Amino acid sequence: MILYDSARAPNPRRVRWVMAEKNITDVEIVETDIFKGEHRTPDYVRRAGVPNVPALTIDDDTTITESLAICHYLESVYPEPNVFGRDAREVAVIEMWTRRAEMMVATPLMLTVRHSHPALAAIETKSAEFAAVQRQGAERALSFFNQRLADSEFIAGHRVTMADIVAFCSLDFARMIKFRPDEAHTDLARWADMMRARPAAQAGVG
Ligand SMILES: N[C@@H](CCC(=O)N[C@@H](CS)C(=O)NCC(=O)O)C(=O)O
Repeated sequence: MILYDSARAPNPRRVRWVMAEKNITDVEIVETDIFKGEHRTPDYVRRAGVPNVPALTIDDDTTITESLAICHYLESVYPEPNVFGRDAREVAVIEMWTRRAEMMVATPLMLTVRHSHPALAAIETKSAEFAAVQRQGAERALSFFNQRLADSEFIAGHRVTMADIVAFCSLDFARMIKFRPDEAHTDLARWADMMRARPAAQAGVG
């Protein structure tokens, strides 16, 4: 298998994180520098179908994009440790929280960074007004997640799941613009410290 990765980007990091949690080592990593437009070359777009990373080419030469689809594929091949759920209830609860993490936290935070950080001018036509609206949405969502984490060790329950990985990778990415969650969100901070301390947090970083 080949993973088309990009070291500083948050969506490929989800895949590297899942690979690390599962101790998957048989994937060749091809660094694809999105700041140099390497994801827009005709060869890359022909292979991936879209000018995005991550992309995973598997042994029959199928290429999968969408970080969650890639992680799901990896879970099917390497079921443990499980991050998508083991029974009907878990699968549904984890999917619910993963979708909330994606739509309420990851998307607005990624858009805030894209529309704020000077380096992202290479891939985004920036709007400060749009960034401000996205940032407000992310802050509201983080308050909601802080409440959730007051009652739950991890976002979807008692162990790390895809929901935590999606939320944390975007929160950590937003450090690029010095975004810090509200200091009053102590349960969110406890959870973020726990995520940062996991060995998988280091996968392909630095
Ligand atoms: N929904 C996709 C999003 C992929 C995506 O937007 N990747 C970013 C990097 S995090 C990218 O390739 N950006 C390049 C660009 O916007 O030109 C996923 O989850 O994989």
